[in-house]
Amino acid sequence: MWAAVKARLRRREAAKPEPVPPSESQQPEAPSTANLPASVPRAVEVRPRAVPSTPASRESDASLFTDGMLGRRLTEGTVDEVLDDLEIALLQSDVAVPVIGRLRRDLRRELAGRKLRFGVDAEEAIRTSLERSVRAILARPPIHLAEAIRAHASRPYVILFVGVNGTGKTTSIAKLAGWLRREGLSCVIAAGDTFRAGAIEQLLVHGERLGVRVVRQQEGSDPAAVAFDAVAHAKAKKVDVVLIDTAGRQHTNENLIEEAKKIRRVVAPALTLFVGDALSGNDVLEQAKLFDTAIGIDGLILTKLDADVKGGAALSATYVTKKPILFVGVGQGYGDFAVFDPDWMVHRLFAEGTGG
Ligand SMILES: Nc1nc2c(ncn2[C@@H]2O[C@H](COP(=O)(O)OP(=O)(O)OP(=O)(O)O)[C@@H](O)[C@H]2O)c(=O)[nH]1
Ligand SMILES: [Mg+2]
Repeated sequence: MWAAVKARLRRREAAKPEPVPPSESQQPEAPSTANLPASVPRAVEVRPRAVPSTPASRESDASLFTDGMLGRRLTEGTVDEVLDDLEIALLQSDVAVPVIGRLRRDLRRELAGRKLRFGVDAEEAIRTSLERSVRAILARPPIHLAEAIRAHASRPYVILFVGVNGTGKTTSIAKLAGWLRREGLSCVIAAGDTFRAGAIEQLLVHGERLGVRVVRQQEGSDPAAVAFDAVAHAKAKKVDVVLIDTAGRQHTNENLIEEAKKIRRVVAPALTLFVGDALSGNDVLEQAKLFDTAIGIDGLILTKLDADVKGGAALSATYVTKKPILFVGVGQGYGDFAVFDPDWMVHRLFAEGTGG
């Protein structure tokens, strides 16, 4: 994200027209001192009055980088003009409009009225301010999953996974099963995607590799019944966690949405996680919002961040849904999964010399 913003700032500077020198006719003529009486001091330097602001000179005034700005206070107008320009770079980095609104307010508050001192790089001032603002957005009160599971009143702790097709729900469940084991917690997986051909087999392969039990029924059976079985099994065997896979569904698919609601009614999950694919850009936050409205979500898992050079989707999804990101997927391997760390994300977004 920062790389795009920086490129934009630099392009802005490069495109900035040269300040227009006041034309001869605009220069107030210096009064002639030749005929004045000798008592009047001759050494008085007569400066031309300030040139009225033309569009070109306003443009150069709006530059944060010219020497002319040093030592002067930035006006809200100046900051706004720069922000108008940055908006394009932010939108291209998948930063959603409401997030840009928030960044704008934060930057205006921090930069307007501020004096740029000699040696203080304006680009750095923008970067610092943006970074602070992004960090504040990402630092939503987190859900510490292992702690939440241990603190939960009853066993098992049930987690339902929802999201559109192919975002990485099943892969994330497998990764999370491995993560839970490393945390010393046991789990079973409910093969709740009874809709897509091959979905149950896909989970069985993961289960075998990870040594995790997969509770399943026939293809086409009721996912709520599968979830119910898995919970009953976990209760009987004192398993800590049940992870419920579901079929990928478009939020517009009424039947599948009803199915997810039914799973919720039947097993009352402690946590419903929306799995979003960072590569789908702004779509991910629209999906997250609609799933939240239709089913209710508690948090997010963002996948495919390894392939996402823009980075704004994570920022947008958590800002718009007001739900924390719990985990991120950064590859296809079981180990390519991590607890979401806002500092890590900020570092990625503001990385120099990458798409970040
Ligand atoms: N690069 C990358 N690929 C991922 C990541 N997570 C999942 N994938 C890949 O995305 C593809 C889809 O993953 P699935 O887990 O099957 O997605 P799903 O949401 O269960 O898909 P449906 O069941 O069809 O709705 C697979 O090829 C995964 O390997 C990730 O973090 N990074
Ligand atoms: Mg799946």
